[in-house]
Amino acid sequence: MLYPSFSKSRSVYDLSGLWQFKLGDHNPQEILPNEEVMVVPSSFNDVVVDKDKRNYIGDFWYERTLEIPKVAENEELVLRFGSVTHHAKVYVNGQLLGQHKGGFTPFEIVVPDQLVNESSLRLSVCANNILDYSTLPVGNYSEEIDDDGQVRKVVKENFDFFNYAGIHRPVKLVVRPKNHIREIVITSQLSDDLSSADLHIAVETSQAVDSYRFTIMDEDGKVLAESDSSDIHLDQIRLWEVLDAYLYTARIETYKNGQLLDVYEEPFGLRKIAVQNGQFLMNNKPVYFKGFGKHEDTFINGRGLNEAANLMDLNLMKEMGANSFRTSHYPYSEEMMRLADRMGILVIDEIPAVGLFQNFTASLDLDGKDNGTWQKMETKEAHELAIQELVARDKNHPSVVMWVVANEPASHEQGAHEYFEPLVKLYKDLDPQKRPVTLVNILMATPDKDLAMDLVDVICLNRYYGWYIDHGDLKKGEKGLRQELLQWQEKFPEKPIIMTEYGADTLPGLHSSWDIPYTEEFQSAFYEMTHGVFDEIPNLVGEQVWNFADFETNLMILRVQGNHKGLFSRNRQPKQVVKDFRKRWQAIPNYHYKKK
Ligand code: GCB
Repeated sequence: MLYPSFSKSRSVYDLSGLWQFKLGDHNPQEILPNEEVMVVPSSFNDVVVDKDKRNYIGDFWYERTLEIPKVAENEELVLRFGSVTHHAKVYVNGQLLGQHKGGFTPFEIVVPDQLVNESSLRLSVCANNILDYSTLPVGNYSEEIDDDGQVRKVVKENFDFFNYAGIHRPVKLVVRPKNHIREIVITSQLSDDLSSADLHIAVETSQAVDSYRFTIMDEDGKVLAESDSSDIHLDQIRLWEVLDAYLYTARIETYKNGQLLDVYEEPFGLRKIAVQNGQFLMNNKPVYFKGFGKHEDTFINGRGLNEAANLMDLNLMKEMGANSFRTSHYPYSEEMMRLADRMGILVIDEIPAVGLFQNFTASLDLDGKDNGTWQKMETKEAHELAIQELVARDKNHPSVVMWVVANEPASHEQGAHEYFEPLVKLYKDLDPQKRPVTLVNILMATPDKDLAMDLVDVICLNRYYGWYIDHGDLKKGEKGLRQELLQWQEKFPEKPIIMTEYGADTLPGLHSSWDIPYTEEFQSAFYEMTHGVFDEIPNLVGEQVWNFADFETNLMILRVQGNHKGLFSRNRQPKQVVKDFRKRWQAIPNYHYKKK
């Protein structure tokens, strides 16, 4: 799906700001009362202040009226949502125009011509934050009867982050030609010496066109090539490299009867990815991933788009020598993906496939028994949709170097292989760049028990030796970690390994002479131990700390106002260990760290 950029043929209006708001039922035929307002984009939860409202589960409504801009006869008016979490129904003047399942991907709705002729529109959105065994993420849904006899809907998260909800990303009003460019897929074949590229730009239009015009520009806007053909050769190219991004722009014009119909500009980068011999190659060089699992999570905004926080996070990462992050545990905003493209940050791109683990809250019993997960989950349809929508949205981003099929599913339980095989294949079939696919493996699914890692290209592991296993005992933790990494390496010698999570909750300002868990000293000792082991394992080609910053979670005995495994506090102040990381990561080159 195209990002809502404007051009000569397209106007884009931003509908951010205050909307009317209501938790609970509403009849969209009627005007939503003026009693409460909400900011779009944001999560409603931390803005409403009232405790019951913060935890509200069910339908909730947003409404605003808008003047309709000029729309010519050959144009259409489109409502374009960056994301509504987790489900949305969109009404205009009380009429249901469309709906969307899934809280982290964009969707658009064309406003019918007869409504466009009205002078103003009343736009209502019914959002819903229920999660159950058929949704991604997976939630435990139940209904309870309150003392006053009212049914109360409850979702217990099957995952470790707060179930923020709302219109999380921008809403735009787009005026575009009826005969418009619907899709652009840019693929490139680089020469062996990586000095030139053969581009192919596939364009899908909503109606037939006579011809196309393709223009390729460099970063200064200089025209490098112009052509009527979708196959274009570029000489003396500049590659998109880790932390040294270079973005070209493809301008696509469509014509009918000699008249310009639509114009759209898509940025793209030129780089080559391959996985071979236990290495992750970028432009034929082995990469070492240094970085984080993150969350979209900030004070007040919750999971709502916060572009200043995004930029600060990536600046902090770069300053430490980090070069990558994973969009744990859902697709991040399109704005973040564009920023990563711009800054040369590698992104491991994840769908909201988290919580695919029956009895997750009891999962701290680490024996890895079969809980019957794959008989109970009803997520297949949502899973396919999430993959389709993510690839459709992110396929052209040079920053995206790998897809994640799921985070910590019960891949050691019977049925996991059968469940994931078609989903991995779906990614491969859909992705025009054929990027590697991974599954982020949970600690019970050790090499002797796991049933799914043979399906994927890269072994991504979340491991907590010294924290959830052998808590506080770093000597034992070290032994266990080393042994397991060697087992993975031996089982899949051709597959690179990336540690996608490792970390220890730490309260800044808490100290101890004895490296006691939760202190800053323990956090430093924990990372020193793990890094020592990582450096011994040739196939381990990346380390992504859990987590970049502390973040909000649901209520659990193990959580003290959220998860504190961040290297930064929730308000982005560094913990002591950041200094150690800066030293380590600034010394580790982006390429050729592991000599084999
Ligand atoms: C994990 C999960 C992540 C949690 C983390 C933790 O394995 O993938 O969502 O937040 O552990 O801190 O327990």
